[in-house]
Formats: sequence, structure tokens, C-alpha cells
Amino acid sequence: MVTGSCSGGARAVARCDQLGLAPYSDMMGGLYRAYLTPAHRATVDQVGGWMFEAGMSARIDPAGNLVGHYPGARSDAPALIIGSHLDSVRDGGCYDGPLGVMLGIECVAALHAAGRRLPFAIDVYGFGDEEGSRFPAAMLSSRAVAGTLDVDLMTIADTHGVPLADALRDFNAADDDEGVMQILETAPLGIAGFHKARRRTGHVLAYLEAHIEQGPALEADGLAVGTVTGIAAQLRYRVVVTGMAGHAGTTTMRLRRDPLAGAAAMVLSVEQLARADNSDVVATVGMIEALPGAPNVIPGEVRFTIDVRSGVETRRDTVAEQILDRIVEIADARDLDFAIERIHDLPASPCDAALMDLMDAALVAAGQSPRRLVSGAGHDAMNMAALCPTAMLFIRCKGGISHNPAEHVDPADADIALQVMLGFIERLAAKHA
Ligand code: HGY
Ligand code: MN
Ligand code: MN
Repeated sequence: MVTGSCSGGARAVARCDQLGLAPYSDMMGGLYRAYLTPAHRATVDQVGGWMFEAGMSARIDPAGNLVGHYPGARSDAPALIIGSHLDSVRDGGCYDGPLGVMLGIECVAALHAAGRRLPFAIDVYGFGDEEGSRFPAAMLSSRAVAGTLDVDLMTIADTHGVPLADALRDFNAADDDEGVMQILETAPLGIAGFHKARRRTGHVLAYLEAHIEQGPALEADGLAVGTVTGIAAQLRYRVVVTGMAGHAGTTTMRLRRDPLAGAAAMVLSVEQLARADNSDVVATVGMIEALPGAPNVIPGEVRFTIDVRSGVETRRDTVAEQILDRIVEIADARDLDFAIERIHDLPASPCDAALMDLMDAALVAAGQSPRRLVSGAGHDAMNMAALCPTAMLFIRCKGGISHNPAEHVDPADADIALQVMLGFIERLAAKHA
């Protein structure tokens, strides 16, 4: 039984800290690493070097994912994929995503140091786009791997109007002579080849993702790690409300068609309807923009997003329906025009029962009390479930804080997670010996 060096978890945390600074961030004074930006490319080059040191070959796949490969005992062995994402939200924390990639690297480093070859290969994925913080649709790169992409890639552009195709071209062309190592690049196929990131079903044994909990449950129970039972279903919309721009000083209140006042009523209804459902449903307006955006101009147009989630798809859908109906009522009452576009619909994704049992056994063997919990946050695992059975391990994070620079993980908890992951891998190997 291979056990990671006690510094493996601490090294994983330290590497996440290192990636939280320039040149691995697109923003000064904080962390924002967006898909296919120079910061993302610098990160891929650096993490590719760490994969190489751990005994893997590394490549960039056609969707801009970093893939480290550790061969199995047989050349045609199926793969266990261990992964998470390298991108971040704006002004995010260092561990949401990268910690799962670094711990995957640490698992391979421990196996490589022990000269251990398994009945399966291990591919460690650093997915490029999980947060959807640059382009409108989220999780593009793990959906490409899983073969579940349902968006027209040619029409996707970021808020600066940069098409996904151009961003991918620039990312592939980036000169990585500063990189720690020459990454064996797949031929940069450009947007036409994006779908070629897809992995063949039947050749992937399972998917394992370690991730911070991003919630308070483990900390409240005094536990370092827990086994994830499944991931909540997620609907995301973009709403545009249109009224009549006007002079703030001369337009009487009676004559106004103010889309921002209307949007404010809509935003409040999102909160009210989610609360009223009195269930696990959560609904959020995370982005709002008033145009033209001047203090002395009544806005002409307002754009905002709505994110609705629940562990139970029908509950999610019921509240989403109520929200959309209320938006229609408010727009009609205020003589506003509106358009609602669904950005994505991600179904609830249960983790695999047999893999959860392996995870629990590995937890107990590592001296931890087994604890199962659902994930309200979305993860690449929800897409990989279309390709293979999935397992997730949650790691305690301070105060459950995430999507916030105050995100914090105790290196000792990361060490425990590494031991549990290695125990999971060994149990999976025993099943497939
Ligand atoms: O939105 C989420 O739950 C994830 O952080 N992308
Ligand atoms: Mn995440
Ligand atoms: Mn996140």
C-alpha cells in the first residue's frame, strides 16, 4: 500500500498558493485565472512541469485541458481520470479547483516514487474552463472530454467580443519557452478540433475529483474530509430587460419605463421565491449591468444572470418556472420588454455507489470517520458522469468560505485527503487486478 509523503498534501497547498500570484493570475492584487488567457497558459506550463517531475508525460488537449499521463501495467490499460479545474472566478480563492489537480499529481508522485504500476493508467486533468468566468457557457472543457457539449462553439465570445476560436488559437500559439518544460502539445487543431478532446467511453474506468467543500458541514462536524453523494442540478439564465433611456432630471416618474427599477423587483423575486420554497433550492443573481451606466441617465437596458440549483431536479424546475412567470408579470406591469435565454441546464449528478463505498473504506483506513454529503456547488464531475462512474472527496475549508480570496485549507487536511485518495486508488486497483 503506497502512502503519500506527509509533505505531499502540504506541497499541493503550497503550489496552489504559488499559482495564486502573477504570472498565474489575470488581475493585479488578487486571483482571476480565466480560460485560455496568458495566465491560464502560464499555469498550464508550470503544472505541466510538476506533472513531468511526478513521472508523467504531459500534453494540452484540443479543448485547452492539461493532461498528465501515468501509464498502467499494460499499455492498453483503461484509465482512472483524476481531475479538477485550473480556472477561477474573479477575485477567487487559490484552492477551488487547483487543489484537486495538485493532489492528483501528488498521488502519481507517490506511486511513481514507489515504482508502482497499476492495472489502469492514471490521467490527471487540469480542466481549463469550469467556472464559466470568461465565456457565457460554463464547463466547456470537461463537457468536451465527456462528449456532452450542446453549444455552438462558433458563436461563443467573451465580454470583450473575443471569439472562443481566437482565444483557443492564441492559447495554443503562446510561446512557452518560459515554461518549466516543453509540453508535448497535441496538434493545435483550433476550434474545429475542440470536440476531439472527447475520451472514448469504455476506456475510462472512473473519475475521481478531490475538491474543497465550499460549505461549512465538515468544519461543523470537526471532520477533515467527506465522501460526496452527488452534485446539485443547475439552471442558468441570462435576462435582458429593455425600457426607455432618458434624462434623470427632466423625465417625470409617471412617464418612466425604467428597466433597472423593474430588474430590481425581478431580482428580489428570485430571492423571495427560492426562500418561499423552503427546500434546498438556492437561486442567485450574480451579475447585473445597467446600460448606458451614467448617474444622470435613466438606463435603457439592464442585463442580469439567474442561477437556480437543487439536489432535486423537479424542485429546481418548479422554482425556476415561478421565477420566469414573475419576471413576465413585472415586465408587463411596468411596460418593459425582456428576453430570457437559458445558458445551461446541468442535471443532478449522483456519484457512483460502489465508488462511494471504496471512498468510505479508504477514509476509515486513514483514521477518519466516514461522512457523506451532497454538493451544492457544480464540479467537472457532473459532466464526467456521462463518460464513467464518478467519485468525489470533499476537503474541509475554513468557514466554508469559497469564491473569495479568504478561501483557506489546512495543509494537514490536504495530507489526509492524499492518504484517502491513495487508499481509494489501491482499493480500485484491487478490484481490477
Ligand atoms: O458554480 C459553481 O458551483 C462552480 O463553482 N463552478
Ligand atoms: Mn470548483
Ligand atoms: Mn468555483
